[in-house]
Amino acid sequence: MIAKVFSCLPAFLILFLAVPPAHSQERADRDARLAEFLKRFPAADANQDGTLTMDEFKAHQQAQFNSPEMQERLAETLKRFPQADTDKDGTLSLDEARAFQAKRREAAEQREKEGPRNPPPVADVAYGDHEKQRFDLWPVPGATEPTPLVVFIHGGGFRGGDKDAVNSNTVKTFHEAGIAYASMNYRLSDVGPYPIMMHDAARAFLGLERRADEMDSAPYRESG
Ligand SMILES: [Ca+2]
Ligand SMILES: [Ca+2]
Repeated sequence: MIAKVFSCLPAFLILFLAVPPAHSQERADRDARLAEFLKRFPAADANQDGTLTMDEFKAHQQAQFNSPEMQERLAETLKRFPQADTDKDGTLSLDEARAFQAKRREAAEQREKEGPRNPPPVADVAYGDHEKQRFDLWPVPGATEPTPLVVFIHGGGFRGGDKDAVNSNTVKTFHEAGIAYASMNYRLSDVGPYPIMMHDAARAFLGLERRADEMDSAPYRESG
């Protein structure tokens, strides 16, 4: 899972993070990593003395970061993960990209600790023609009476996010309280202007209602 997260960001950032801070006890290890980096990127040794200093390493990172190819890839990353642009200036700085990567790595580690995700028993139900108009549903297992339903509508400033951002423990907690759980996607601002997101939320609720009528077991009812 961590590898999957890393694959979305440029490789040089991964290498950058792999170099530990220069605490004295870690210096030897850091030098070994710099030597390893030098083998892969000999051009980083600006003065060609066969050794890579931290200054050379950082200058190489910055040059890589400024290259048109990298900027293009970062723009792609920004499109997929707009929340990484923390100062909202429309571009990803090196610090923002690194902070975002660290955050995702932490989240991935947390998810790994939590164990496998609880897959939705009712997955990817269409409530419209657009690929984003889909919801997942976790009915209360074994319920014989209609149960309340909570619908998770992900955040992301109408520019990003996904219904997959569901915590298995959250679903479990609601189920223990006898409440069904749903998570929905909706069209974002790259498809059309506000309020299409609100319209989608309303349509998804209607879709969930229809789905409840069709289900033979583990039904639910909507609650305020
Ligand atoms: Ca050098
Ligand atoms: Ca920015």
